[in-house]
Amino acid sequence: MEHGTVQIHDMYNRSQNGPATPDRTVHGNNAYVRGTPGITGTGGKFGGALDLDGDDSVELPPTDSEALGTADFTLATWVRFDPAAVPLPAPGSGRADPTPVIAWAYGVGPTERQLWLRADPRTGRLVGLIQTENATTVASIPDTPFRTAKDQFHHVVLKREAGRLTLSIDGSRTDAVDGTEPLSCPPAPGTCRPGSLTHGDAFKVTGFHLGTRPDGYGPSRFKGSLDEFTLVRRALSDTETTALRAGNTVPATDRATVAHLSFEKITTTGYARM
Ligand SMILES: [Ca+2]
Repeated sequence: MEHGTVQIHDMYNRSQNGPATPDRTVHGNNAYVRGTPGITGTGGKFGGALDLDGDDSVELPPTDSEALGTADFTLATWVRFDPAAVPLPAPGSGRADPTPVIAWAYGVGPTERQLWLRADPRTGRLVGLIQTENATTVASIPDTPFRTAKDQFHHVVLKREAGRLTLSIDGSRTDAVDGTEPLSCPPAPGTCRPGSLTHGDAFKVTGFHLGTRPDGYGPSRFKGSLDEFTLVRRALSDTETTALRAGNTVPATDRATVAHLSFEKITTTGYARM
């Protein structure tokens, strides 16, 4: 956040303690679980998974390692949900369309730096967005795999690589198709001037929220299952992404993987390292 601006994120600085689920990386980005989500002991893609029933979520407290700044990144997670089962209000009802959130970080609103990945059942797509001080960039992909195999987990990967935003389901990829700000993303579709998702004072923003917008907005609530949420501070290669999908193999040769939530257990209280 620039100096002199109103720090509306202050309310998020300190996460409330509560039940938690561990991060497998050296960074210790253990996450709180909110609501009453369930762990399916063997029902996940790899081991257990986290079941969110529409009023549950996961909160990673903000840390320096999660603050992606201008860095390339890879956000990957297994997702199981049925977009066709999301109730859509009748056109003209005045009610907002549900857009269930898979992950949302940093800020909310038209001017805040933010990153999110959510479903848009009305249009039948998954949509990823990054908003920096320079640009808003969107990548979207049809949610068809979730409609044709709704009882299965699908691997969703949002990646920023050299000014390019891509979104994939089960390895099938689309590049960013536009910027929501018409003048924001020259010179070519799918590319943006480098911009920062977080400013230096990372503690002023929210961490990652899974299953909800950070402010808990009702139409953002996700109903479904998540497994093996992974955040990497660089763009994984196609080979690495394939290894992650095929064998849950997280790159171990550097410290770039800053969160890997396997959802094997929920503890009754948070971790001391938080
Ligand atoms: Ca798991």
